[in-house]
Amino acid sequence: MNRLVGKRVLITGASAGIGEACARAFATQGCDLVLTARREERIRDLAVDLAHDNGVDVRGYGLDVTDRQAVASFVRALKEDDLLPDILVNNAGKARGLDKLHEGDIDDWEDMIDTNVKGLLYMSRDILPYMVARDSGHVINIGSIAGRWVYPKGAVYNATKFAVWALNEGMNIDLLGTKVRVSSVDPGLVETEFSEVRFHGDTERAKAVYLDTEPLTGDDVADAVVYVANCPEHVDVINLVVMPTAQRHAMLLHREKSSP
Ligand code: 8X3
Repeated sequence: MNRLVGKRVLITGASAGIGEACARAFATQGCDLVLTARREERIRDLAVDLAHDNGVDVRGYGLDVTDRQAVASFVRALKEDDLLPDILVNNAGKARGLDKLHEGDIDDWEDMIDTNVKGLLYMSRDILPYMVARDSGHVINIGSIAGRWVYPKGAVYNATKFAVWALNEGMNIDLLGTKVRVSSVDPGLVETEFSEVRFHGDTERAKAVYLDTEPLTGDDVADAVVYVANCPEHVDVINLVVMPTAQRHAMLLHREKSSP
């Protein structure tokens, strides 16, 4: 049963990867979309394509979720234009670097903490009061298995995703007694621009992450997000972990050629 037709979904970081896949999936379900990304031209082009292909209303905006004032004025404008979402997908996030903590680049840390933690907080803080006032709405946070298991050289990225885990739980606790739901979808290895961004554009190193194994695609994660969003209002999927069959733990990945 499709409970999503006509709902408006706001997705951050929607110009590529999991965010773009979610945009495509929700458009296919008949949802209207508000898409944001730092890459303004790309998000506007995607909005035009999705609106054309699916007959839904799609708006694309350039927005950096780490800019607190920009997020606040963006949400104010949504309110004025009657474009507040029924569903918020806090997707914007990234890993930067893979280093031992005592050798890490502090600029990488700032980037991850600002985007993965503060960006999610800014957007949630500004959108949630409207959901609470309507006593309806759904926040879906894109977490990670990196928020369940710490792995070598990942400590700061892990810490940001553990924070997402905690914020997801905290929002649920604070919203007890309302009909506003909060869920996290926590993927394992997904082949997107993620590794290229983590390795600062080193495409060879990024490709090696996915070598001889079968990672998730953005579409696999989007399927899970749509499932979570489509549950009846009395059902709140608090956390949904989605892993490739070839991966059973952050530290256990089967590669066809190199694994026993
Ligand atoms: C992405 C999952 O294990 O590559 O968040 O960090 S992992």
